[in-house]
Amino acid sequence: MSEDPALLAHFEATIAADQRVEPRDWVPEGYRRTMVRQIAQHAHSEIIGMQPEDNWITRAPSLRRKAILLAKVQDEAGHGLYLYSAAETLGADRAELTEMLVTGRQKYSSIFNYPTLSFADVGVIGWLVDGAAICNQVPLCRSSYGPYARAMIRVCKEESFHQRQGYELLMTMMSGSDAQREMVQESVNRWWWPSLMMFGPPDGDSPNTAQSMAWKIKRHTNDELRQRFVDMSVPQAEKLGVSFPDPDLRWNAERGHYDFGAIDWSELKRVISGNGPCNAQRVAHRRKAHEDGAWVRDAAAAHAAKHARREAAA
Ligand code: BYC
Repeated sequence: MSEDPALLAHFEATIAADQRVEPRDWVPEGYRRTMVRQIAQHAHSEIIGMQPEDNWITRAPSLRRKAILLAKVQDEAGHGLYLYSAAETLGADRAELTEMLVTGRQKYSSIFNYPTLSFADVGVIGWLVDGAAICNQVPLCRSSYGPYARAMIRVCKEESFHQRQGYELLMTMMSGSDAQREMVQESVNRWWWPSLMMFGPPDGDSPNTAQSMAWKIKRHTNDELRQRFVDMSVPQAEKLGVSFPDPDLRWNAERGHYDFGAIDWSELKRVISGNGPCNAQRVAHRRKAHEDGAWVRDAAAAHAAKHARREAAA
């Protein structure tokens, strides 16, 4: 179907004036597709992202740590729900999105395909993974699509708590025994590079950035946000007393930023294409949970249908 010039002009004027596009507004098909793709991937990331930390809930070292971790993992489920709802305002069907996830046709963040091998990983995920997520998501609070931007405001507030609990856990471990300090450093060594990959491919290899920037869906490029994250993290690591596994990481006074070493982009490609350490396990787990929940969805639908019938009869 060809685009109505008046509708297109209205859409372009909304973007140019930095106003929000709302569900009632007409949008070009490319914008709708891009938004559904990004929101769905984001929602899937929140839901799959529950798994690595869930691994430690039953083995948390104290009641306090267990309560914090439970609250965090439950928050991620909530984020997934806001985001699936935002995707529905663009005409996407949540059941179809879930189907795409469990059949490997839609992506989720590469970072959740790595295993959580020690309790220090809970702290490092909070500090680095949630830290990277905040860095990426704060600008998305100004994303041009209203329901997504508004969802991001609440998500970012909750992510800040996640980041803080992670950093506080690591501070506690770093003031503990040598074995605890070693555990933290070993965990940082495993998570540093995958955290940098969360920001996506380098700008030169990012097929979607230019258009998403023009539509003000994204406000910064992948490389800009990655640099911001590195600059933020180095002083935090110094305060914590850990190092990053990068011999090329150093302050560049001329640029006013930290330089860092080359990222192994073949690893990101491998993980995104389904061949990371835990991809099969993560998707299988999600598929089983979805199948196990079928009776709940059937019961809820039957209940809603019964009420609709009663209301119609009355
Ligand atoms: N992993 O052209 P590009 C959380 C894909 S969860 C996987 O740069 P774009 C948390 C990309 O989708 C928060 N795929 O794309 C939860 C594209 O694929 P397709 C997660 C990646 O969209 C639980 C292709 O590669 N955050 O915080 O302009 C516990 C080319 O890339 C990745 C979000 O979801 C990746 N790392 O930019 C703890 C943020 N990178 O569809 C914490 C929202 C790229 O074209 N998303 N791809 O085949 C975004 O901001 C953007 O979508 C991205 C990518 C920056 C990720």
